[in-house]
Amino acid sequence: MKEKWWHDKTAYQIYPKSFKDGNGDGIGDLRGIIEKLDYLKELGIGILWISPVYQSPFVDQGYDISDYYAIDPAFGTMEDMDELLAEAKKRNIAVVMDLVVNHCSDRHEWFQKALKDPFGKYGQYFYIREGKNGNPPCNWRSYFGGSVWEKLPGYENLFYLHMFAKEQPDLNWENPELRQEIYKMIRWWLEKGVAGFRLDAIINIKKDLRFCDFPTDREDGMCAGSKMLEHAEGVHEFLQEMKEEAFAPYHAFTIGELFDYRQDELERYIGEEGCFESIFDFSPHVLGGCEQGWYNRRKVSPDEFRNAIFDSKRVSQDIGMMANIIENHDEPRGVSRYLPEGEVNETSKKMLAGISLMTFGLPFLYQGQEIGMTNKQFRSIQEVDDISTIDEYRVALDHGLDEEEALKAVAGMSRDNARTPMQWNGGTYAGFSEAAPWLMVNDNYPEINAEEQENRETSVLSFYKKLIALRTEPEYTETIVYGKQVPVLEGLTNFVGFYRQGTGKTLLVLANYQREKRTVCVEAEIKKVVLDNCNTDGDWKQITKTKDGSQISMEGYQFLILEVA
Ligand code: TEU
Ligand code: CA
Repeated sequence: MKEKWWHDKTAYQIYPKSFKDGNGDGIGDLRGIIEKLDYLKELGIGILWISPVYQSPFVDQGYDISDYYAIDPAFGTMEDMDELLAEAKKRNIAVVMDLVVNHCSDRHEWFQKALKDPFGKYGQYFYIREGKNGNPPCNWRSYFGGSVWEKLPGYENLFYLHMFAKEQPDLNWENPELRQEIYKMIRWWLEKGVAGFRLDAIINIKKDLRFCDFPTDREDGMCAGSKMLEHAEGVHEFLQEMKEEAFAPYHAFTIGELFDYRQDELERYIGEEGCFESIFDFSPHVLGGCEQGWYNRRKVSPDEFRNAIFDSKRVSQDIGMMANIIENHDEPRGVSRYLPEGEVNETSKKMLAGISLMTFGLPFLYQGQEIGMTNKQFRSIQEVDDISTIDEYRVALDHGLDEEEALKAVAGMSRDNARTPMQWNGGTYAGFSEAAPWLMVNDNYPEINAEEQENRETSVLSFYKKLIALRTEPEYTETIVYGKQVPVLEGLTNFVGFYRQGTGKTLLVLANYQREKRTVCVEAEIKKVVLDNCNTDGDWKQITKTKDGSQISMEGYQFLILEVA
């Protein structure tokens, strides 16, 4: 694999509204991020992805952009942004912005002009189509519920397309003029000094232009809009053009958010000539999903979690480097999701951290993950802000669940789980703000907060720091960054084990993914305990040499990184 500057980094996602409030209005902002750069530096972060801070009416928390060239006043000013870039640079932290170009906001000037004159220049910036006698052109359901088609105000039979909310009209990528507008905007930000972009919902930019019906998959008579992706040909042409015209001249770092891509096309995304540098590995996150909606999701078992990661690495590690996450702003907290209920504690959280950071790929943390933040307790649907959760709640009710059941059904998946304010300390509003935050702080902030963990050697935060530091430690960096991942003891239940085989050194990673102790045997001689979440670092009593290798007795949820002789 050709070496890239970002390969040995650890990345961190900031959800700006909930990270740190700098001016006491209850909303996180750019000044808040600047304040916390030293915290991130100390954690070992080298790449920072900031979710959208552009001007927005916040129908979808900033993923509905009304001006790509402006910072929303809730977050600060362009001067704050410049200062953030400069301060990050001083600390050798690369800043990655969110690029949301599948759609914009209905308040964007382009859409406002399209509304006035659907047949004019700006009408061509969107997908405006005739319906069927006043009904939508086809039966696709948007990601946030309801038809993807919304009537154009003032017209009986004209509709515009929105894959997400109706306030997020899709941009017409078939129009070369629109594409040039987007590339111009990308170059403008790169000129400013951002290192690159995370590309939002990017696979959706290519549509199946037949706009025809697909078989219905729910009682509502519609089918998931994403179904069209199976028939949309040619997304790579757009992506390659964008790379050549916008990213390549600046050597920008690009990471794609894509679901529903075709596995055999991975090379075209992250291979040597691929259109992105990296993409997120969502393989564990899509497990348990189903067509009916969140209310019908299954809990994922440790073995399924492991198999998903292993399968994904088997396919990808010779092609490129994907980014590993356990959570983000769209997903529940990883520790609440992937650890069994009642067994979420500091030891098991560290184990999950270890698996994620030692797996081949670029480690990506989401704010609060490093202190082991958990899902929120929802007492009523009124506490929910997220557009997606509210839709799924409705779907559950329509299916016949009562209010209590429906709340319970969506609570586990709600995007608000990860969007509660960052827990900085045990003081008022968890030290996030002096004013009541826009979304309630998780009740557990007195126990789970950064300040309490910062100087405690045994904390989740300290463990993350060690894991992150290991990635650039001269002795191990080549093995951890490039070493081939080879599964071991794959037949065991509730267990994750793999080798990372570097050119000069091999590490063995073992995770006992259960409460019960167990003893395992491997065909390797152990030279050293590199990291252990059970605070028995360097304790050799656990490991005994056998005729053909080693026998290792492990505590429940123990996680070990061992150096192989
Ligand atoms: O997400 C794209 C996406 O596919 C998700 O919307 C996912 O289906 C959804 O979160 C499940 O609830 C991106 C952003 O990450 C997300 O926050 C935005 O809402 C979305 O695009 C629209 O911009
Ligand atoms: Ca603020």
